[in-house]
Amino acid sequence: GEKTGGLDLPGVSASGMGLRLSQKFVFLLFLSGLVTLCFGALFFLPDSVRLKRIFLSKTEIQPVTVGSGSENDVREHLKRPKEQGMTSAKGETGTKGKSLSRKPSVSHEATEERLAGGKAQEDLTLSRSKTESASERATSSDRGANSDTFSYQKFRGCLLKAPLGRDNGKPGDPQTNERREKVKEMMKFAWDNYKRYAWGKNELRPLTRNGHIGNIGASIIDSLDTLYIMGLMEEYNDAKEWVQTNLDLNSNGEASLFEVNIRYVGGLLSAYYLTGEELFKNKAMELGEKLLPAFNTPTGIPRGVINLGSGTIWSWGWASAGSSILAEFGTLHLEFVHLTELSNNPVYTEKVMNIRKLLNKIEKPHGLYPNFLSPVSGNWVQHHVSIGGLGDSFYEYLIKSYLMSDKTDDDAKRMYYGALEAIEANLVQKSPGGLTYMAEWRGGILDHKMGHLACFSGGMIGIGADDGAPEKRQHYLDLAAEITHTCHESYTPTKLGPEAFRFDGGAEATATRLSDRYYILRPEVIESYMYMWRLTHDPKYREWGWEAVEALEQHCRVESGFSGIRDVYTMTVSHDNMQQSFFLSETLKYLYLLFSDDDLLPLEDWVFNTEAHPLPIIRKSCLQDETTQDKTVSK
Ligand code: DMJ
Repeated sequence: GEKTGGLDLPGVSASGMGLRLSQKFVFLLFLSGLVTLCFGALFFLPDSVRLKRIFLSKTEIQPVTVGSGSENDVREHLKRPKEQGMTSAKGETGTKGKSLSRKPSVSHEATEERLAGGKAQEDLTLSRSKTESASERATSSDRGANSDTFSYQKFRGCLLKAPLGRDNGKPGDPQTNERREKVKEMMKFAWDNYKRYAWGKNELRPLTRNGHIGNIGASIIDSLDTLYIMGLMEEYNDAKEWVQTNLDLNSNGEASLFEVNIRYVGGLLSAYYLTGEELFKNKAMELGEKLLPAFNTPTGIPRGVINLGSGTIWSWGWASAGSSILAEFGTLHLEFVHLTELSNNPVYTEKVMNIRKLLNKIEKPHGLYPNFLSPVSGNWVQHHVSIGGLGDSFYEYLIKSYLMSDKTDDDAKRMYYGALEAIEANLVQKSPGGLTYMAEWRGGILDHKMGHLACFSGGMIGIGADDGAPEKRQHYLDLAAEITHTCHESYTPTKLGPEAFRFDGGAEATATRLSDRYYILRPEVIESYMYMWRLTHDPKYREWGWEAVEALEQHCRVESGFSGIRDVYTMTVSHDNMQQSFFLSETLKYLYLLFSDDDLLPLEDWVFNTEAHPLPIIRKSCLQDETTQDKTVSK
């Protein structure tokens, strides 16, 4: 037929309609205008419309403007969310994701049966593709996480023991069992009140019976694994349903990279590894990807704050000269290695390895790691060293990285024992009364103060004792016990401990300032009891744990939940009206484990992230061995 200027509409020929060339041109113009109009209209459709997702790529829908690392990124941020409980996300919790309406499973047994039984599960049969070369795998977040590469069934086969033990860790001795039941009751009480008065908010305010700022359910995510291991299945299922229908990861508010990682990524990863529910894995990976822009700085040291919606990053206003905090950028390793494990995307491990490389390279005063580092120059900003706040979990993640790698990560091992040596040489002190403590170090001057946060170090030094130099092992175990003892000494007279205690001017593990006397339901002292119990089975640790339970009941339990107190030295307490989410994730979990048999989350298989979310040890040799699949049936 006649040339139509390239336009051939099926069934209609322009020439057949007897049009002149100029008419054809006008017709063409009209058509192309129509097409452009239709395409443009796509931008105005809501993100959830499928048509839009098909035609527009993710970046077109939601541009990610990444901070350049210049000083323009540094915005004022008033208060550290860590102390507020969580991020200050703006905007309402969205309802996106409501289409994910798979009904939650109803019981432990159902989950365990599903995992062990021969029933074909899509999520259990997929295995890591061995033929894919590293370069074929995604090397940046652009390709995103590939959730089809991890075999949950294989992973379960790699565990030495069943995660929940023979009988969910139920202790044989009736008194211990009663104590364990008491802790479970406390969890249920804390949870029920949260659910009733603050559902979906980050934390419960138990006196005013409302929710604390933020609508991204920190208490829910932080509670998932605790509820599951305690066998509070109805509650766990409610939590899971909330994750399915309400967890909005596109929230446009500012978020702390550290807090989002330890609570959300950690909480979701644990929930996945314990239950095998794909939902948790997918959410964790979705979130992991959203955190990546935080690393776009000249050095790759992430900034502390990120807008999860836009990917814009900046540093905390309170951190000196736009610096990043050691305990924040140093507390990503465990979760990020697991994100790579699950997604087969190396980008996460690359990011944390890069941090480690920089820390290895730079000069360390007396072998110590100061708390502030510039993400622009890669140099220390000031010489303040602490095993408590601002430093704490960096050290914890070194030894735990080594343990989680099935003791193959020699770099982490070397850095941990090197750091510990420097800490012992410069920070560890003995008080006139014979108490061992960790002082803080300011450019060579010691501040004889120990924070409640630093009390986690008893447990840390304990779990690292066995892999130290042979001649040091007993010494490390003794040091761990001494520090735990000191922290127990600080728990008086309410049998709860202050935020910080001192060893100068005649003080022996006592807060001397009014502003240091508060207790906000923190876990660190109890955390060390739990580890020391597992390592030594000295009954005093269970006794000390029980003392804490009684004190929590007496001073912190109020009509509608648990609250922190303002002064641990006054028997008529004043409540701070805040049930922190770490009380549910850490304090109550560690207490429950303390009164359980060691086969509930055995340390041979699990490490706890700094928010007490258990992550499995990665046994590469086992994952590569096909025969291990057979073992799964018996677990
Ligand atoms: C928790 O969020 C984590 O344990 C963190 O590492 C330090 N502080 C709180 C609990 O005190």
